[in-house]
Amino acid sequence: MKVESITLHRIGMPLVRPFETSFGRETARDVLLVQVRTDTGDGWGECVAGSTPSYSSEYVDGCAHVIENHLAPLLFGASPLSATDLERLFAPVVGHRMAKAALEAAVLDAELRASGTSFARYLGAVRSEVDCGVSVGISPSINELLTEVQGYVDAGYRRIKLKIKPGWDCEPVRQVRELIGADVALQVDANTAYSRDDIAHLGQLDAYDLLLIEQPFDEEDIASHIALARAITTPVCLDESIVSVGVAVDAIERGATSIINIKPGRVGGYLPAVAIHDACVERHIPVWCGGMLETGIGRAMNVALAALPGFTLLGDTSASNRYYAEDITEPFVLSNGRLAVPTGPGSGVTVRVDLIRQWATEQSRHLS
Ligand code: OSB
Ligand code: MG
Repeated sequence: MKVESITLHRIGMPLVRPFETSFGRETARDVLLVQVRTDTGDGWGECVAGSTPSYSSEYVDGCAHVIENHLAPLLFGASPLSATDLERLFAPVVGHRMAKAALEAAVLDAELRASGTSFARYLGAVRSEVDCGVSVGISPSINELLTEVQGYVDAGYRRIKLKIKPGWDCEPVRQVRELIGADVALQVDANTAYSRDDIAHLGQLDAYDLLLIEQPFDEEDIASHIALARAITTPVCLDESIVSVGVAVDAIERGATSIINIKPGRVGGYLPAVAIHDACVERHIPVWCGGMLETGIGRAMNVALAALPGFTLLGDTSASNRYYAEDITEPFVLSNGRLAVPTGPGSGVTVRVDLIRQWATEQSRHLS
């Protein structure tokens, strides 16, 4: 396959409700989409970076810049090319995994569409539908949080994840546990908002039968996660820290994490994501698929990934209407708490280019 051109589209998608985490509040998703044109057909990928470098060092402007100036020239220079070559091809560019992942997704989509293979089949999915959880942002009040959570439980979500930060942790967790009862799974995500001095405080969360606590400390601070894992009974799960299979294996072996949140964007793509999955399966570490408020493009691919055998915990792969009133692909609809894994070639979804034009926040950039 040969990549002939790349078009970068940037769109703004209003969220159905603001999403607040310990690092900020978003009311709309600023999305960079990558469309590749190849000699065998088109493919689409989605960049998961946010508008500001708050979740990670990557952000939309930076991703667009590194794609245009550093990654695209490597792609145009390589022929023939397969998605499996990209990790090596992009190796001269250090980091920038979300930018690399967006291109990898688009190349993979083009390649799989051309061969008539679905993402699910190619990645090794073993399920035709996946059980879904939902990530619930920090609320203006506990009452509003309880109303929102009840709505998700009524909609059929089988696992609730609460965003926490200092000042918004034990009490909301206690009240949500009381609301949903013992049968609905509950977990929390701090997005690095705590420090090692908070270990005793976080230990109070052990009272609420949580499935896991996600990323309480800094991305680089593996040592504090080890200390926490030794001090509390709630399993520690890493998100931001896990940027590669090497880091994943190291964090597991050192006892920093006993569960891993896999996000393809964070680790450089779907193929690295599968490699982390495989390493975790080998070590009996359960994994689940995280989310970055994806549009239907990224969601389709994430749902396929979540159907792999090691994804034994429910992911943040929620239905499209949890995020957007209208999506740029056909929506993913929750049925019995599950989403169907797409079966068509590539991502299996059709991109609505009319909406991409309508919601564009910048002129699209054509690279060749
Ligand atoms: O930490 O998992 C996270 C959203 C944006 C950035 C980071 C995270 C999240 C979520 C939402 O928790 C997951 C989703 O529903 O897509
Ligand atoms: Mg997280």
